[in-house]
Amino acid sequence: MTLDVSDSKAADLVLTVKKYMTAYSLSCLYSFRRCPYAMRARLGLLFAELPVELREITLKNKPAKMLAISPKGTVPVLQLADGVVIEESREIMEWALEQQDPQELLNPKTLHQGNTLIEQNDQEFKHWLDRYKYADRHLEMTKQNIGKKVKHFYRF
Ligand SMILES: N[C@@H](CCC(=O)N[C@@H](CS)C(=O)NCC(=O)O)C(=O)O
Repeated sequence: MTLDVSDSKAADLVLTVKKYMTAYSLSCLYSFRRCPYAMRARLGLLFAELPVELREITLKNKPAKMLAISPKGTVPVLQLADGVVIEESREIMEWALEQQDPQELLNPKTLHQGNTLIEQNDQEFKHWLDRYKYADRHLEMTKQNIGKKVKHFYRF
């Protein structure tokens, strides 16, 4: 049987099938196991209980498909089933929890705590961590003293 797509019922059917195919295809996450930003994205997806197709990459040999959708070349990158690309870890996490939030992490109290922690991590902690990692470029402080600044953020 051939479908005449000019027929409006057939066209509607094609649209409905496309909608279901999009809804049930998996988003694709380009990730790197040891990257803290990719971990953040994976945790967001995990807490949202959203399955994704995980594409583990190596930073030294980034896949052309990833660079084609996100030329800035950092992980994580999430490509949704409808083609939309989210290329910042925090936005991936927020998108995931906006889809589903079974543990209600977006409640105002948890959201405030989470945002505070993320700000502290991305600003102050990263500042001192980078200096600790590359202490030979920051001779104005001893590595030991930089280490104390880093340890100040340990809570667990
Ligand atoms: N602001 C970005 C930062 C992501 C980022 O810097 N990821 C690192 C890995 S941890 C990366 O992909 N770097 C590129 C490279 O090393 O070539 C985010 O939050 O997603």
